[in-house]
Amino acid sequence: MGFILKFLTNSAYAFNGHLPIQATEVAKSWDDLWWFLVWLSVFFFILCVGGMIYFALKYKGKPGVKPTYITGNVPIEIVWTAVPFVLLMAIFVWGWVVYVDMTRPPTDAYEIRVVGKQWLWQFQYDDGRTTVNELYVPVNKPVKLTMTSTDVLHSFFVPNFRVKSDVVPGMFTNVWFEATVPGKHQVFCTEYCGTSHSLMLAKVIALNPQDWEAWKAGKKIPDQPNADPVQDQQIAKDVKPATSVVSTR
Ligand SMILES: [Cu+2]
Repeated sequence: MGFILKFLTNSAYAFNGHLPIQATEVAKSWDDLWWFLVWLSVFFFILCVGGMIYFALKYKGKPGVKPTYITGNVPIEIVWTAVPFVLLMAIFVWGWVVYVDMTRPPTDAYEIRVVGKQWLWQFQYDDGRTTVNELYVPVNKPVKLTMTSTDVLHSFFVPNFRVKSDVVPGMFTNVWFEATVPGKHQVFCTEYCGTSHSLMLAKVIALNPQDWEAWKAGKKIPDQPNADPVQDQQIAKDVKPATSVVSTR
């Protein structure tokens, strides 16, 4: 029951339009595909369930009436095979195009190295600088993250960018994005990694060209606003910082 309630609340939340903001082009592409799938499902749900209820009432048993026995209908069978086939292929191709776009970084992308560890994110830049739990990037420039872990599996997820990748010890994985909205964007670890997994949070701080140059030069930059205040309030409500963190290692 709790699960159903939570599902309904979350659905209402999504239908209200309170999805995380779209802070990359790929976020827009994913959302278009997602809404297409939602409305396609709603359409077929109404068609199937509505049809079922209509025919159940129309042809319900009546005393003395014997229904005709239907043996088959070739045109109908062709239609209900061809229509789902075309729709599924369209969804596959659409998903494939967006996926390729999301996974192939442009060759001129600015590379930043990411190390995930229990329970923080460390970012290493081309000039040797390192930051913890704050990833500084320029807006409107492609950025490629080359990521690894020093202990267990983690996963790097930026909802506003709609990009996510596992971060795995002993190998390198990549995500790339081009932030279009300046400000702070929430990062989550989305692979359960021990006691403080839920507190393994970071921010992507997308800077306009002027602030980016200043930051690169080691100058102080103005504090950046949260790019998605609604999401931020939600996180503040959901994530209760632990009073003491017990290490499992
Ligand atoms: Cu983690």
